[in-house]
Amino acid sequence: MPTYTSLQTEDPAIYEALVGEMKRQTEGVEMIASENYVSPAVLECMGTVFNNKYSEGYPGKRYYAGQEFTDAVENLAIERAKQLFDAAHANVQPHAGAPANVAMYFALLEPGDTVMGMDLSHGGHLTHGHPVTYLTKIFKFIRYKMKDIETGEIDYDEMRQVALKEKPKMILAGFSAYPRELNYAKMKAIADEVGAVTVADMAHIAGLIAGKVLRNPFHDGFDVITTTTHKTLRGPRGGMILTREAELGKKIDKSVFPGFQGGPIMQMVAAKAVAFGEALKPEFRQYAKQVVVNSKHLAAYLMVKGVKLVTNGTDNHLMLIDCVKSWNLGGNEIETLFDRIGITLNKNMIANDTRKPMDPSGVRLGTPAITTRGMKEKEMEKLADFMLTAVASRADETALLKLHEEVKTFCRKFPVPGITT
Ligand code: DSN
Repeated sequence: MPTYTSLQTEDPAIYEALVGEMKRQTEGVEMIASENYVSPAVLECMGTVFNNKYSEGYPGKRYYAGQEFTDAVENLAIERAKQLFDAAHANVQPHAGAPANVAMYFALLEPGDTVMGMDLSHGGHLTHGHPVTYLTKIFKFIRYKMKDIETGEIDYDEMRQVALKEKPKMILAGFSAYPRELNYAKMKAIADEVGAVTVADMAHIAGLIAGKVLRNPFHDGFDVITTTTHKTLRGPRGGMILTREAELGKKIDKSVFPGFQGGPIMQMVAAKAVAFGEALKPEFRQYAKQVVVNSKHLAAYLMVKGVKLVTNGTDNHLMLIDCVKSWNLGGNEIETLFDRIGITLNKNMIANDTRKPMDPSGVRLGTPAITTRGMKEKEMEKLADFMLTAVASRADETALLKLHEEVKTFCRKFPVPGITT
């Protein structure tokens, strides 16, 4: 466990901010669906002297000397990733999820090619073709949506019709705010009809796939998976690209380096190896299962209490509350209100939202981090009660202060890995 004594002496300002952040994480409830707590071993690995090494290239084929130990850790990360996801090839160097997606696009497409991805407001991600990204200057993005927002079912018939007309070169599955399981087999069948490559960006659900709780897109014939490593997978911040067949992996490698990135961040590659080793253990499978059990339980409990969830439930680790329909309040107001009592989640657009991104109709919340802390079904009900009490008492400052103290007391029973204060 790091002691931070050198940091305390050398840079008290940063040390103080770190202490504040450790306190915030310990005393608060982390319900941002994309966040998690890494193990002490992963945390230690991120602060090692692997930081000091330049390692452009790949194991056995580097541009600089002195790679015997960096090669060892990168090879371990690659082999463990392949085993976790039934992949033929793994590139563990992407610095994060967005760079992984950029490298993936350039590996598989030519400028001007068409990509079919999920609409952002229906759960997709910025890097799947939102107009604010530079990607839209290079590729053409077309969208698919839910057919029925009450169930969350994707409109696969419309997707097929549009694909037949527009002939996308890539069909992209994946999301950052969609609570349902996707039908990869249907998407693959459409892609095969139009000759498109299939890519799943499973950043949000990688840990649930590794833990065998959700379906692995490779098992339905998808060609490529991109992901972050720090969400449900519970590793260091970073990205990764996997391919089902080895041949495609060569294109991916060239695209990541030298195509797009420079030297890998080797302490993060080492920490990825540690996290993947943890994810291969039976305890991780149990963790992934509990993430979804907790999520479904929380969703069901909230709905019984009259809260309106987008798609009326969840199959994965996250859910979206329609705050306007539930309480006649905006997502921003709810985010701020819950933050005041120590529950952190994020405002989020919901399907067909008429409000703006900075003040949308919904909030997104999830169970990966609280499950890592050991919370189970009983605690999901407690957390829902805290949230509902906050809404009911929102005009009563004294009640909110009292509630915040109750949340802190509740949190102290569930230690955060890697924090000893
Ligand atoms: N920021 C991540 C999320 O919260 O889903 C995605 O990039």
